[in-house]
Amino acid sequence: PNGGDSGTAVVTKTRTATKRPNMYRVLILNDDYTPMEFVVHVLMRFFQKSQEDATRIMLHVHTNGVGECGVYTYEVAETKVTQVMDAARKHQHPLQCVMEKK
Ligand code: NFA
Repeated sequence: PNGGDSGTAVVTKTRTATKRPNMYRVLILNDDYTPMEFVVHVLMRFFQKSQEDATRIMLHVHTNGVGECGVYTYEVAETKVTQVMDAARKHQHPLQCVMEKK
């Protein structure tokens, strides 16, 4: 009755653009010389942290040696690292900021 079609069908779904971008952690590293208040300032200015969160992150880095400022796509993370390193150099602080793939 229906030309031998046994009732199957192929349904093709076009994949929509939902691929997740690679994400990168931006980290700051402890050192013995950068003033605590400068680190707090950097975290507020470039990572939009509140005074309270910035202080918590700074103290975590001071105690543990390293800490996370945020997680961003590649170009945003790269920009944050550059902003921190430029500010540190300008003020002659040895503060180091790096990014790592999650
Ligand atoms: N360890 C620095 C000090 O005692 C403070 C600091 C914290 C530096 C976090 C770098 C990162 N002045």
